[in-house]
Amino acid sequence: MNKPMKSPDTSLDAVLSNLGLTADMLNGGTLAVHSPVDGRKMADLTEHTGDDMTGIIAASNTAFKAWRKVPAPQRGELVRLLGEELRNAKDDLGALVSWEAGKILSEGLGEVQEMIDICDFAVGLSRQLYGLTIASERPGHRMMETWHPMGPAGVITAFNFPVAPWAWNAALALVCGDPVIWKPSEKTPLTALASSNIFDRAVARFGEAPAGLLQVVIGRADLGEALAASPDVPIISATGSTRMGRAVGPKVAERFGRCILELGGNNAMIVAPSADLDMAVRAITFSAVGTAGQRCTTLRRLIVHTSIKDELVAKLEAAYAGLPIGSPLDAGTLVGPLIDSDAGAGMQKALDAAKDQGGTIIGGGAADGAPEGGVYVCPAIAVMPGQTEIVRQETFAPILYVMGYQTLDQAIEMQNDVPQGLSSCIFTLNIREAETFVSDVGSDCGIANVNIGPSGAEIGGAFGGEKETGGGRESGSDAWRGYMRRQTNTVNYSAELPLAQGVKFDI
Ligand code: UN1
Repeated sequence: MNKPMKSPDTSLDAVLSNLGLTADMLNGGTLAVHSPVDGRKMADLTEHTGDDMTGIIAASNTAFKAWRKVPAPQRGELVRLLGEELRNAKDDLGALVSWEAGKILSEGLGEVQEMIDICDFAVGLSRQLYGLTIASERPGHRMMETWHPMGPAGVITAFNFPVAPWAWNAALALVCGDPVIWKPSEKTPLTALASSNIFDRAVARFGEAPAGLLQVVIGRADLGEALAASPDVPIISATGSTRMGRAVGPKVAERFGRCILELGGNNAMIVAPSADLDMAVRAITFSAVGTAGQRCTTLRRLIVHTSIKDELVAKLEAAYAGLPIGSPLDAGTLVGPLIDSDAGAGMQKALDAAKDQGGTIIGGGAADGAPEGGVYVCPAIAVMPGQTEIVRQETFAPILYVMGYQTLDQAIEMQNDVPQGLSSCIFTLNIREAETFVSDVGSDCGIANVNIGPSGAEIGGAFGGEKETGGGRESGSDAWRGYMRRQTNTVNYSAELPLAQGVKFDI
């Protein structure tokens, strides 16, 4: 008989200790880390300084010189072991994500699953870093493309997905031969330190990995800026706000470094008259209020055909009324806290602006009965007269703006008429509408879905978006190319020296 599964201990002390985060590591420093769940202080971490960055970057380059010589499938073996260690630590790391970022346990575990998935993907990839062979115009010549490791990758991550985007970058960078320097958000450094411990367990089993393959830097924005400015960090992959991207992007461009930017989103769903409304309501609710509206892929704009707008809003109002809001670690909770009081103030400011701009607000405000010390809000729906100024901004909170449309062309125009371009979707059972939406004249976003919401992407596809979202692509498909340098090789195996384009230059 199977023994009944014991549910894991999700208390903070238990998960910190299981993840190897000792009192020594957590105390005595200047960076206070508070939990959004109940405001408790979890740590005072020692911070790195700008001066430390020189040594850290140098150590990464030393690691690079050794790691690039290890055959890619062997580099894949380290990532396979990382995937195994993540599987072993999934319950603890998932719970720590909940404690530190405030997302519900199921989503915390989902985030760790995303890390495991990208490790599996990268292991396969380690034997598939393919280049092309190309027909040469010259006799006795062969052309090919080869892909080579680039050097250290600086990875800057945000609080809302504190660990998965690191894994998307690290798993690919490592199989591609690049060491990683990770600057996590100062709001979520504990999950980064825990992930680094998990990585160390994989390294210990792997054996001969160079020191400094992964270094985590704890501190504030100046550390990220030092990475961005250093010519010795050829790749910078940064996830966060458009404001952060505007600070990092130009610094990297100035030194001709390579940037992978995943910035703000203002994601929309078009709901057409033929849509399966019950399915749409479930998709809308998950993507608008999941992670308390703090995913870069969160649904923020609902563009609904006017013939079904009132009916859909009524259904959503009913769904929202029953949402369990509370501690993300309690079974049954669907909406956890916002990250901090600034986020709460930002939400209120946006709702006030929406009202001033002619919106009718349903919901919003502080949630009753939620734990003390956290910022728990009721998700809000704002029925707007049109796509006003506030709707065109990304507010990192559970606010869903609803607008009507008459024709699909008009809906697509509205969907595209915002500065951001991450994710988008349409609910329709009409194949012409669905195909138009994903065609050249449809959504201008990096992600465009049919009959599913804009959030919760799988790792197999390339992840990222256009316009102010920054244009970078991470995770699946051929995103690995962002972590390698491409070399074009022409090999002459003849005894002649013909020049391309028929040029004659006889001496
Ligand atoms: C983010 O919010 O920065 O598609 C990443 C999703 C997740 C990743 C979100 N797989 O919602």
